[in-house]
Amino acid sequence: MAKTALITGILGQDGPYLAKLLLEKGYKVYGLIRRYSNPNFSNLDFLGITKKIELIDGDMSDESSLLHLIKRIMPDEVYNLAAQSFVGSSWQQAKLTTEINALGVLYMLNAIKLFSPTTKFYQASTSEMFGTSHDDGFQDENTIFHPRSPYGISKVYAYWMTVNFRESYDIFTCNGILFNHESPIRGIQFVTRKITDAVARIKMGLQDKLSLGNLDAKRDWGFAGDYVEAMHLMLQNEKPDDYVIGTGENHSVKEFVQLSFKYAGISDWEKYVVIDARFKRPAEVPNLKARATKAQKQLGWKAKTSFDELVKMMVEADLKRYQNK
Ligand code: NAP
Ligand code: G4F
Repeated sequence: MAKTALITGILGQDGPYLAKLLLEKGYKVYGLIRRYSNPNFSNLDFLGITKKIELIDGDMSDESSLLHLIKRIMPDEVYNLAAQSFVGSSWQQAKLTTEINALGVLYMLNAIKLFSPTTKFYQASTSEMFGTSHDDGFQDENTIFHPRSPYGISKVYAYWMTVNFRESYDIFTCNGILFNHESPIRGIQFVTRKITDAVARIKMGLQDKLSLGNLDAKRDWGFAGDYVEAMHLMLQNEKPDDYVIGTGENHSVKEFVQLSFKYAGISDWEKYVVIDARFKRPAEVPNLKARATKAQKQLGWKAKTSFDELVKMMVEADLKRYQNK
């Protein structure tokens, strides 16, 4: 019998990469989508898997939809990737962010407890939970949380609820504390894709300025395709646990900009970049860098794609999109 997996957030960035990996491993994959008049399947299309996923209607903020679907499909594994995942919007939409990212996880865990307690559960936790906290410049599983946004706070709630269902009810639940990961199908609002898309448009003569906020923020950026492998490995492990996933290297937004222009063959990047206070945040997370040694030792996971390879991949994909248009 093929294993079954439910992926929430199937239309986002990570959902399609994870679905592709699971399909290659022979899984039957269900994808949760919320109702839209015009759903956007472009990320699934990009990976050529749209027709291979069984899509199910539901919403993380609607408990009854989750109860019904878990009761009906009783999947072997649930990967909870759905979220209001844009940090910048979470100050304006704090309640919505909390309902989806925090309460939604409680609803899903309750549904598993009631109707399918052998289902293994993966929670998309995040390095944003660390905020300004670090140990010698790194963050790992022992670093205390100091979230700096309503998004980070909602994810801390979800993290502890995931731990609590493991400790209280013996359900196989794991937190993957993932550092920033990007790809050619990254949402356009996130800084990396905003940069590579703008650079491609500038190269094609379609745009002449790139407006950004804080160029000094540093992130540990990896490739989403590598990170979904860690999600799967966590649920195949003998015991459930929580893992930090990242490359161990960080770079500033400015470095990302410089390299993107370089890969597009534009030398004078400063001519195009303007600082716009609208893109600065009420409270910034200045510096994230993972110490992912636990994942390396216990899961055998390590990031494969370098920072340079990631930037090049994203710039080339955006240039190709505009050239094809
Ligand atoms: P993403 O591209 O923003 O995708 C999130 C998905 O969640 C979207 O498909 C969205 O659906 C769906 N969603 C939002 N609200 C929903 C609701 N109420 N009910 C059902 N689905 C809903 O995010 P991502 O980059 O793939 O990240 C996946 C997960 O990992 C998120 O939980 C994120 O917070 C977390 N994470 C991401 C990173 C990263 O660097 N990418 C790092 C750490 C953790 P629509 O398409 O309908 O909008
Ligand atoms: O790309 P970002 O919006 O990602 P952020 O805030 O780090 O969050 C992402 O990674 C988290 C994991 O650490 C995830 F949990 C979360 O869901 C999301 O995927 O911003 C990165 C940095 C920030 O410091 C921001 O202030 O870039 C800075 N930045 C500078 N100018 C900008 C801009 N960010 C955006 N989005 N747009 C700008 O113009």
